[in-house]
Order: sequence, then structure tokens, then C-alpha cells
Amino acid sequence: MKTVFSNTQLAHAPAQEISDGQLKPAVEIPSRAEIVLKTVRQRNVGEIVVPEEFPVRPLHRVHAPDYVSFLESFWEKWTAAGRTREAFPFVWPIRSLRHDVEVEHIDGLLGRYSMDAGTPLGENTYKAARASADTALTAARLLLDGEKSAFALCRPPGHHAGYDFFGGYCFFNNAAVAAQYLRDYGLHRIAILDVDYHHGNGTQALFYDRPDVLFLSIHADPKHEYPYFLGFADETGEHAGTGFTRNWPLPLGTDWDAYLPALEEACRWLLVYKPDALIVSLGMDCYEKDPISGFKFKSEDYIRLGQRLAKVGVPTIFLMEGGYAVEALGTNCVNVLEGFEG
Ligand code: OKP
Ligand code: ZN
Repeated sequence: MKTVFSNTQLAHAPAQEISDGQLKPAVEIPSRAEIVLKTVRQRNVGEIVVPEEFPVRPLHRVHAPDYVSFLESFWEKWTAAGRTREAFPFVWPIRSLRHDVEVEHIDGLLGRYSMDAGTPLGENTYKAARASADTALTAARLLLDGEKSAFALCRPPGHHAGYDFFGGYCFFNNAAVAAQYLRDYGLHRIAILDVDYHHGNGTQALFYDRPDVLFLSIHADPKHEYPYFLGFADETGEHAGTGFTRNWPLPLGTDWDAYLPALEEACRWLLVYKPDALIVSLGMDCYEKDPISGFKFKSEDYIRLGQRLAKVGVPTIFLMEGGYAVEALGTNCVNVLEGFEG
């Protein structure tokens, strides 16, 4: 299958992140994409293509225009305030405070448009995030042009980004942007299967009331793991979307054998839904050596994951999300792609 990737995605290169009450070296770093790209080449997955540059319109189909503009103008405002290094939000308009004020200071805006303090923004974040969305959109385009599968080597990831917020290392929701694009260009039913270790809260929220995009997610129990406030088993959609969201929160320590029943159930939902396209939010952070996660996948399990998804028999795009054990990330990711191709 073809891989889509742009070097522009490497321009977002955070130095540090806030984690465990400390500034620590960032884990969502350019070398993640570089090692996957290298492994795609070494193992001859297929042609590597540069994404098309899409206009802002497909982003506006999913994200608030003022949020997109905020990201675009962020660095200018940040540096105008005298700051020179990367930014982190630190104040939020939580539940009982006002939400109707249009604040002007960049510190207020950072809180207005974010979900956590763990996501660094820098000078090139916007252009890298745009390139990442372009990568996802190009993979979607390949599917519309008749490919049976494609791999979007997205970075930064997307599944925690919502209608008007960034967080969890995510800025634009690549999977949601691709899903909406496929809808806009004639496909009727899209399924998103999120196998990242963390719940895809942004993606779920974006499609929660819609029956045309099925959202399925298998992830660490949010009672005990980031992003904490969404992703429980009783969340199944609302209004017209009732029944079109499914979550399988699993305990810390889950290995492949304990994961498989959830995956089988998710695949049964896919068979019933009969999507025109499947988007896999492909995080590799269920891996046993992932530095921020608590599942126990071995590298071989990623081959099994790819093989199982191939059996679903639907045109599929893989969009990279998380995975922070950099040395093994290329192997784990290409294992999925090879498993899928058989
Ligand atoms: C993004 B993706 C742990 C800090 C965790 C956020 C994790 C974001 C994961 N001390 N920070 O879903 O892989
Ligand atoms: Zn993750």
C-alpha cells in the first residue's frame, strides 16, 4: 500500500512537555515519524507519496474556523507577548465559569482552545499540523481514487483534538477530517476504529450525535488513564447517533489475549454496520515497552492486529496516532501494515 508523508510534519519539534508535575523531555517528537518512514522503506511497504496541499475548507468541516485561526496566529501573538520558547496553557474556563467572553490575551486564548497542559505549541506547530491533516486527506483521496488501502504517516497525531480544542499532542483531528472528507465526496457510511492506547475523546465527541460515522474505540480504562473524562462503556451515542459509538475500556496490564475479545466485538460491529470505508486510528502505544502506557502488546501482536483488520474486508486507511517507544515504533507500525496486506 502507499504511504503518505511530508517532511513539513517534522517541523513541530517540541523540546519539553508537562508530565507528572514536571517539565520532561517531549515524547511526541519528529524521530517517531522518521523511524516509521525508514521502516516503510526498508520493508518495501510500497510507494511513499507527498501529500497534496488542501485548502482550509476540509478542516472547517470539522473544526471551528476561529479555532483554526487561533492556531494559525498563535505564534505571532505568543512572541508579541514577549515569549520566545514553546507554549503551554495553564488556565481554563471550566464548568461554572463564563464561556461567552472573547478574551484577547494569548494566555486566555490558550486555555480557551485547549483541553490539557501537556501539549506544547511552537513556532511550526500550525504548519506541521496542517501537513498532518493533508496527509490524512491525501490517504482519503487515494481511497476515493480506488486504492483498497493507504497509510497516512500522520504526525502530530489527531484523535484528542476536538471541534475547538487541542490537547494530548493533537491539534487537528486527522481521522475526523478524513472521515468528513469521505462523506463529502460521496461515501455514505464511515467507520473509525481507534486502537490507540488512549481513548479518542476528540473523535468521539465530534461524531457523537451522528449515525453516518461509527466510532469504535478500544483503550485503557479512563478511570485510571488519560484522557480520563470520556471513553466509558456506557457512552453509546446520542440523538440520531444513538448506538453509533462503542467503547471498550480495558484494565491496565491488558495483553493481546485479553485484548482480542474486545477487538472481535468491534469487528462484529463493523460487519453489521457495513461501512464504505474504515479509518483506523493507529496508535502503537499498547506496546509493552511504551514509556507512557500500561498495556502489554508484543511486536508480533501488531501483525495479528493487521491480519484481523484485513478480514473485515473494507477499504481501509491507517492514520498514525500515538506510540512512544521510538526504537520499536517502525517495526510495530509496519507489522500492522504487513499483517493487513497478508
Ligand atoms: C496522546 B495519544 C503521562 C502524561 C500523558 C498525555 C498523553 C497523550 C497521548 N504522565 N500525557 O493518544 O497517544
Ligand atoms: Zn495514545
